[in-house]
Amino acid sequence: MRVLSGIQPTGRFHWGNYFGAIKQYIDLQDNEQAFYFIADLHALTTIRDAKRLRQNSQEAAIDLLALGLDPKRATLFRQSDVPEVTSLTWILMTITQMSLLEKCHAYKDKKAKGIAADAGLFTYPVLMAADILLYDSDLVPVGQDQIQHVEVTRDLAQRFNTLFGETLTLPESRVLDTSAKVPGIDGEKMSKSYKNVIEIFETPKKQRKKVMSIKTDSATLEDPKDPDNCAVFALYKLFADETQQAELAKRYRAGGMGYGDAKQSVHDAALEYFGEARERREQLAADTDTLNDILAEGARQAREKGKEVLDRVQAACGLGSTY
Ligand code: AQP
Repeated sequence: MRVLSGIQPTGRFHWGNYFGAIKQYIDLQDNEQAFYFIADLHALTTIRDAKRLRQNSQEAAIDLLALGLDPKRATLFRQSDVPEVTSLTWILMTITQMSLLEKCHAYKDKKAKGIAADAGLFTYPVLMAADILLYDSDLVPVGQDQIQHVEVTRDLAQRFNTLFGETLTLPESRVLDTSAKVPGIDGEKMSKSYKNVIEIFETPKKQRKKVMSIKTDSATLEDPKDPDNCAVFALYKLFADETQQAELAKRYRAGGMGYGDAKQSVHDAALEYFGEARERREQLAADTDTLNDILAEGARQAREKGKEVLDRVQAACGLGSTY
């Protein structure tokens, strides 16, 4: 079985990225083959600054390794190091109906907010389909917001197979019920573009400030509180074991505990949870040669597989002359 997922280097990773996606990457890296990539081609739809994009991609790779991705067990690569993916994107584009893309939320959301969409954003799900299909991926660990794009991938693979014969592998998405949609400090989905994120490697001081600003209802200190309708508790659950969760839930329901206390518990739990990763990150950041070697080897492995699948696709639809 092959697991594959990608993550955009559009900024530093946040708790939503970690619990929705990165934690799954690490849990699944012992599978037969796990491919994870830094989605720099996708990020190009929002970052138009060469230095920043390159720097972000490097930081993203360091973060993933610090969080536990092991290059001996998983293949880590930069999306743009496998140019085969853009060839497959074009081939898929020729069988993609506009109406399919018009329904996709990444485009719809931006359009609704009045943000001018370019062709890159509009066709983003086709590049994502190529990302997945190029490696015969079976399983795609993602957060809830990406389920739709994996469905589009299945649709396109099916359409290609119907038109040209069985060629592409249909993937399944893998979403964790417990962290499919991690809330941000305003209670909405934690998302870079909503500016409501808590970054994994934020300084403790900044992290505390953000945690303390998480939106809560106006219950007073004495009032009993509802843990199941509270972003603070939802975040605490991500870091705590069941006993700790039950204890805090009891204090919520009993009253006499202010939200400030609960927020402090989230802050402390997060610092402890990511403590080792913070230390590893410092070491990794100081050794860029090793990082470059890891990414070069990852690209080599990914290209080998990608080329094999692209050859198969081209043969199926009549491109190239050597088949
Ligand atoms: N709040 C979230 N809860 C659960 N999973 C999440 N993911 C993102 N936010 C949450 C998952 O993280 C992976 C990487 O996603 P991405 O590279 O597409 O990053 P993103 O979705 O662009 O992250 P943002 O912060 O939401 O960025 P913008 O605002 O630019 O869209 C994916 O698997 C995603 O599901």
